[in-house]
Amino acid sequence: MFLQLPTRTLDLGRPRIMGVLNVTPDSFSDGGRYVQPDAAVQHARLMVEEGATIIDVGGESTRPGAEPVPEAEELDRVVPVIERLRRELDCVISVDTMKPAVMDAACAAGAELVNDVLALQAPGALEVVARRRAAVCLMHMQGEPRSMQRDPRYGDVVAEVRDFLARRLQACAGAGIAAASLLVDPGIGFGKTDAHNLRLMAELDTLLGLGRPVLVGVSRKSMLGRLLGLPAERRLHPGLAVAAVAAWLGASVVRTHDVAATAEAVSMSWTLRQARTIQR
Ligand code: PT1
Repeated sequence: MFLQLPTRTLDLGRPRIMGVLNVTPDSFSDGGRYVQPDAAVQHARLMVEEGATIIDVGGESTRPGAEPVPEAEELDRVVPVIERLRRELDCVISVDTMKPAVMDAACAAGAELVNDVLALQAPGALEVVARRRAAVCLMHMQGEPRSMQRDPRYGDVVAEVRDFLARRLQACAGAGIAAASLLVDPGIGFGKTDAHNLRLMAELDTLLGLGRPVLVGVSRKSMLGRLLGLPAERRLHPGLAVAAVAAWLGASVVRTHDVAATAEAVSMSWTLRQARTIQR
């Protein structure tokens, strides 16, 4: 499978790593260490050397409880960093935003992929992405970051997430966005209990049935600590296990803060999976 970007294609014949580049002073795990453009670019360079194909630049945290960031502030954070990444690094640049104006400015600065936890539901978002010919990650979220973990409820979480993503794929088609430019994402931790997250992981093949590559992000999420009774600083190893399983089940992109370790875990999982496919 390939992902159509504005001026090239990304080969997803093997799983790719999306490295998280937070340019927020309040990010849940990087604690604002990369707010300076120099430090951000340096961190991105390291992630590319460690095996990241995509760098996901975010100026507004979407973790549970996070407060919205004003548009002007978000633009100030992400645009200078994207301009420098474009000039200095060889990677696909993604912008993690819910705001159409930020999507537009980010694409003008060199972003090729829009990673939107709102799946382009904001007024004007579909139009911006269509005009820019950007690729998109459509993610499922119940509620909004500030309050989404208060009382998440579903009848059948897998069916509801699948049907939501199918409707957003349709909305993109209606706006003239090429199917080949679209990724889908169950949104692990976004308005979901641990049981909901586990069901979505266990039934990832249901999302593969949508016919588009699947992105999974579990890196450092609170579910990992809760399920195993571990403190926040010990989420790396369970996160690697989930990344390996996601790749085994067919995820095409794994979003992570811990690129070197995740790239190795995913490569090993993929190598084993390939050996099985060839043998049978
Ligand atoms: C994700 C994702 C994302 N996750 C995509 N974009 C985050 N496409 C940001 C917790 O429970 O999975 N896919 N952008 C980070 N979101 C969270 C959610 C961080 C939950 C932490 C938690 O700790």
